[in-house]
Amino acid sequence: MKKSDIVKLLIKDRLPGTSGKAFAPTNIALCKYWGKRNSELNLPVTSSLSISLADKGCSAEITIIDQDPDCYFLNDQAIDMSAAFSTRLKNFLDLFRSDKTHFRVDIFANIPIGAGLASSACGFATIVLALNELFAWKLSKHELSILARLGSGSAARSIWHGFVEWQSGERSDGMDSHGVLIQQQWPELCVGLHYLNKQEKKLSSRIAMQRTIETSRLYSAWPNQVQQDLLYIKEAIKTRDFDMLGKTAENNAMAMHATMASAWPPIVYSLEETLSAMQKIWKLREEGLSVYFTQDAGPNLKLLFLKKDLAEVQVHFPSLEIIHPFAEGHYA
Ligand code: 2P0
Repeated sequence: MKKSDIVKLLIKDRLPGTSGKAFAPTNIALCKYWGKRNSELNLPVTSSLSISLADKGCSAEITIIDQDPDCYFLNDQAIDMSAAFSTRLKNFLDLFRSDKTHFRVDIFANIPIGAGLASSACGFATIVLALNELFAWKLSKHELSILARLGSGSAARSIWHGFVEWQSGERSDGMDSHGVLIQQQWPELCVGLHYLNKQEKKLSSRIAMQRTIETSRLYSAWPNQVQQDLLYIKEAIKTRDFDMLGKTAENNAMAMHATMASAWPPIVYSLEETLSAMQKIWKLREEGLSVYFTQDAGPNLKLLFLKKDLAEVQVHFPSLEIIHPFAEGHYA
């Protein structure tokens, strides 16, 4: 099955306007997506669960233009149409246009691009939401999540604020593989972005996860760990057990990185500064502070802690960017 078949299944009506505008939050997985069972449709081996980062993310405005070819802008700068990102975006937009349609796409991102802050997640999610406005598809959030997934797997989760589970599904067409909002909120929960390097990573997650599946002998243990971690994290959210949430999320990230370190050639996203920051967090925990971290496909850490500990966490990490995922207006 091809991406275009899924688009035909979902989009029945289109009523082109002239432009569509949307915002999608970036999301950080507490239980990670690492590995695909179908690379064409971005169908994952396992389910995953994330927290969206409130107003951190991407907005996009898509306008139909008369000129050929498309033109794309990121934060008001024209993107070179021969850049890898332009090709990826053009191929994605091809799924939704008739031969004569061309687009101007303006993306605004308030997170670093390609540095493990899920820029492709919020990027493709906002593109799909803006197209839904432009063409008045009136699709449900689950359907929009399926379309976003076709652009980038983790984009399936960026359709919502709050906690989102991307259910792996079982079908070969992936119509049951989409995000599902977890209704519980947790206003006390804070995420701290600890930037160690904002540069674009050299090895994309897409290639890294494929190499991990193909060469890591630890990968066979990964799906079982995810299955258990998802249960613990959902239970922790339900009972507001912060230590269970933090411990499970941190261990899940460490296991993902250990699995990719055992790929060949090895994949290591951490820098020396990443390891020093981890050691600092472990020491703070020994001293009684409830702070945990997670790490994605990049060297930066995302700290997890509760509002009551914010001041103390800031003493130890003064440059931390603080996110309140459940601040007023940033859920559902
Ligand atoms: C996640 N990551 O769950 C995991 C953890 C990175 C580390 O999803 O190939 O950009 O577009 O489906 O979604 C990053 O991978 O990969 C990712 P594609 P994606 O957030």
